[in-house]
Amino acid sequence: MQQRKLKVGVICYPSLGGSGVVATELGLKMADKGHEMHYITSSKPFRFLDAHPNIQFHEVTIEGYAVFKYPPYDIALANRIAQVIESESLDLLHVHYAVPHAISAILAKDMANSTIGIITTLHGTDVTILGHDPALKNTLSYGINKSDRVTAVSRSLKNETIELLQPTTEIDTIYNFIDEEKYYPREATNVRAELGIAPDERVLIHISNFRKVKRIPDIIESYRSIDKKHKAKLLFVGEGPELFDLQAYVEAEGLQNDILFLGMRDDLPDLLSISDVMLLLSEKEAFGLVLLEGFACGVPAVATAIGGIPEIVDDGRNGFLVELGDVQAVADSITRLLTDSSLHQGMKTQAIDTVREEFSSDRIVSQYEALYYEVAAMK
Ligand code: GMT
Repeated sequence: MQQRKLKVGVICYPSLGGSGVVATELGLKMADKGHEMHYITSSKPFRFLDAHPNIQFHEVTIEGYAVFKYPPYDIALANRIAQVIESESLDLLHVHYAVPHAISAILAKDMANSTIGIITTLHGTDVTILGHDPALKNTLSYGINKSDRVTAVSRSLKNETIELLQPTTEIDTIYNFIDEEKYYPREATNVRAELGIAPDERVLIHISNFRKVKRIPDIIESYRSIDKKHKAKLLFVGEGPELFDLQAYVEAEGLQNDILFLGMRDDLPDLLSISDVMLLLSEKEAFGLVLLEGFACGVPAVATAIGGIPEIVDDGRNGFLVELGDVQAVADSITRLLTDSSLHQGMKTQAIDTVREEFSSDRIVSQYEALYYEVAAMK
């Protein structure tokens, strides 16, 4: 018997971060399956989706008011969620990020006097940083414990949440995924030319939101430690709080012709396709969505053995794992990949297979869909 289609309220940060990407891609896939997806956010998620007949956007607005030092966005969000629960007869809510989204959803449910189920997906720093903040820890626990189901994007994040908060709601691991139709290896010779990369030069790439947790200085130091006989450029893609200082440092060291800062780019699959090695040397990383993007384009990774990274990078198979801060081990791993072409080719193939076999969108979306049906049935 065919199951009925669901009406799902989605609350996420409509920004360029990985959680926004996952929330958007998941909504698109669910909409393709015939479910009605209602995004309740402050602005349209970046890869939106107006064109999809099964996706609607409900904007959250809040006026500035002299009495408020901080406009109460979380309350305005709850207000909007409560309206949409009623107006659209939603079957369930899926919130990405526990704080503040789960709290707003719980309040909305109460305001709407509804029995709607709430799924909260934990993405990373909502637990690994906010969970250590005495100003938010109890609220975070409350959000998790009042959710009907909780998912974490890696086993590592699940375990860390349990250790830190001893939640009463069980946590399932559901990994992230990417859009395979967007990320695949391609010829991108024009991008090499645009960036002034010579045919005999190799390419290292780092893509992130340039926050301290990404440990960009480690990337620069590793790059400087690679044997100079390897001609290689290092591409930095993305924007964030550390960018300005890093750029100044690179210029002060006279490295600006070798380390290129490209800012935000729409052509990530092209940039990845010209890259030989991806670097992710974070000190915290619940998952590392960018690893899947790189793998799907055939780029092996050198990455730190922290958080959820070892659940994606299998040391010696699709990349190398290194200890946090061990820049010499990073440089040695890069050198191995740049010197041994059969090792590199083997890892490229394994990287593509990893995405296909373990993180395929079909597999992950089915896990979420099964959960959606379970939670909708609780109502
Ligand atoms: O929590 C953050 O730091 C930002 C967040 C985001 O929106 O990109 O990143 C987290 O969620 C991503 C998507 O699930 C994961 O791929 C990232 O590993 C995770 N970041 C951290 O744990 C630092």
